[in-house]
Amino acid sequence: MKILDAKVIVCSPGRNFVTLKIVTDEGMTGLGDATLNGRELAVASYLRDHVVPCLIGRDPHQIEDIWNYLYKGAYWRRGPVTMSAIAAVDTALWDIKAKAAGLPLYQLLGGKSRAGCLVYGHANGATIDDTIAAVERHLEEGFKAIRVQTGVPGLAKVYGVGKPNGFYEPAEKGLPSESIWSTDKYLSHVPKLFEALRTRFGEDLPLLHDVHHRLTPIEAARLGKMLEPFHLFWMEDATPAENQEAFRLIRQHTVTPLAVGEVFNSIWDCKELIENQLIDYIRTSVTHTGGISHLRKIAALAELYQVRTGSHGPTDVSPVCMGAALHFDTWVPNFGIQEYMAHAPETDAVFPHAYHFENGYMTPGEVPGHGVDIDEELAARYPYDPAYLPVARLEDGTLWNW
Ligand code: CS2
Ligand code: MG
Repeated sequence: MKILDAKVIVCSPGRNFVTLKIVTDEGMTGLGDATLNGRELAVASYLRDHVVPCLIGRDPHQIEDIWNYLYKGAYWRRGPVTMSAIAAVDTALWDIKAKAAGLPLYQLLGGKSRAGCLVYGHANGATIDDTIAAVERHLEEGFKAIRVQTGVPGLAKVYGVGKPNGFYEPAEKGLPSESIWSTDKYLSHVPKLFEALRTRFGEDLPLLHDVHHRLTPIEAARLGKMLEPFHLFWMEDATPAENQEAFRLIRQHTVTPLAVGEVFNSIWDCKELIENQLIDYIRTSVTHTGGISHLRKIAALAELYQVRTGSHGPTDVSPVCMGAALHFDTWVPNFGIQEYMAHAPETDAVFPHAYHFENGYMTPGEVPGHGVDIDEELAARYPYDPAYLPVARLEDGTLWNW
């Protein structure tokens, strides 16, 4: 088999997505996701201008060799743009290999390790009462684990909190908006939320929380300690993770489990945190971390230290990533949990898929490949529509971490 062509499809059915479609001389095709929220066109160009020409004529079965050709051969290694582009190629090649074998992708990775993958949904509300109501709705929908974010009195907008009763979408149309952040206001409010949640829902419901890189190490340690009585499933991205020593400090003060890694793009970003046992869950995703081939190396390293996976699964990775992630999750021995923010109906229509949510768990489906397709005609009706993540500032105007 040979690669005949590879197309980069940029579309915006509800939000922007970058998809790579590899076409072979035997008519078999494979899809990969290369969506990098707010920087989509950089990856589209990287693929179209620099990667696609190198793929033509290659044997799509040589996934490992093509991966290394793109990683080592470029000289410029790592980084979100490069690794999302490589991820799209890798995912599309695994899709082709599995289709050629006539098997669902998880079978090629080593087969099923579990009947279904535990996922967590996002419950949020402007007030604690609204947030409790959002958790109730998630429980009615069948979720067995829930991430909870709430509005903070005195702050107009808070990360993770959407429109009333709503769906939270991080990117907004047009240039980046700005919102004001106050760590003091946040830190005095969040423990009240979790206290109310435990009072209302009891001790058994797995609850997660995303701090979205807002705290300093000592503030993160304090939050972890304050939340201990409510035993979270995890506290995510407590500090910006460039300074990995920060996690040692946080760890010394709290037994709240720590999750990190949605902005990581290689095993090198994860290595120290895993080897020093400074985290409990690694959140790297198929799309932003070099695809299935690289993600499984990260998972294998993590397994040695009892660190489990908890892949990033926001609306800004496409259903192609979600499908591939669920095959990975079905196989990976040290699976922890998978994030699941359901996509908009327009997105689901453009990307028909075999994966399925039921009673708190997801399954990838049994069709050969990763089970996600693209309706190119429908996709063409949704051209790229610039949208960006917001920017955060402190009350005095200082630019802060988003
Ligand atoms: C997030 C995302 O899902 C998460 O945990 O932190 O919503 C994140 O903000 C976006 O994926 C950024 O593109
Ligand atoms: Mg997050």
